[in-house]
Amino acid sequence: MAVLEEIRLSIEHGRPKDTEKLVRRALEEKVPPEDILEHGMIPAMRNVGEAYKNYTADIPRILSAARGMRKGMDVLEPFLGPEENRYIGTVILGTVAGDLHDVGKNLVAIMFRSAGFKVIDLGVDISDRQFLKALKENPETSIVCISSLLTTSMPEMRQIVKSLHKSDKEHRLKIMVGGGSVTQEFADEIGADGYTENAVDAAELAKTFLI
Ligand code: B12
Repeated sequence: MAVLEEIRLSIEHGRPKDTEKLVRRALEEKVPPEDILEHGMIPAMRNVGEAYKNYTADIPRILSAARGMRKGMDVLEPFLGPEENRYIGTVILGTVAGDLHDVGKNLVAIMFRSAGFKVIDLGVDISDRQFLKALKENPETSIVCISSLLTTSMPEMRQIVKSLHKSDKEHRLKIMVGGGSVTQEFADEIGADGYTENAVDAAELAKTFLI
């Protein structure tokens, strides 16, 4: 459908005002809201994410695509079904205590949202207690994502994973770690369920945890 293609291109090319208008037009043309999301908006973010992974898109391009996504969602949201049917899963995300880097974490949030997850972003400088509190408040959460850019904050990441394991008696939760200071070896050592080098792969891996 032409309008869905136009929506996709407006997001990929970072034209949020056009995205907003086009989503309104699609709704007027009676395109089902779920189709607008699934066949217009999500493929755009997937393409931009792939381009970032292949080094053909940079961070500003991802951020402008995300702005388009947000503008489109603002229009679309009231037309989508009840919130609980809208997401494929819930993710809690944060940067570890002592660490204020958030660019990578924010990209992870964008890619997870684009993949259909509800993302509860706790922000930066988050301790194990704060992760546990968020989990208690959002018991439907299936994945916790922890980001760290500083080698000095890695003991904190280990502590958070330990505390999450301790609280997750039924082994329901998946824990993913990442960020510049993290390696696959470290992730294995601290008992995380998943590690990826970039945000696109993170969202892909997370989807496999839901099956
Ligand atoms: C920007 C930046 C800053 C900014 C942060 C701004 C912000 N809002 O984030 C500012 C200036 C504030 C800053 C401060 C500091 N920084 Co700094 N910073 C950087 C820099 C240049 C870029 C980081 C970045 O944004 N990368 C881009 C993003 C997209 O990449 P990313 O975070 O790795 O995320 C990707 C993946 O890792 C992955 N990912 C990220 N999180 C997660 C989570 C999960 C679960 C998964 C699966 C994947 C995943 O997906 C992302 C996208 O693909 C790096 C150098 C570098 N080249 O990395 C230094 C760097 C990280 N900083 C460093 C340091 C030392 C500091 C300071 C201590 C400096 C100082 N002496 O004050 C302070 C620390 C402040 C603090 N307490 O946190 C060091 C860390 C060294 C180390 N190994 O410990 C680095 C590596 C620079 C260096 N070479 O020395 N910094």
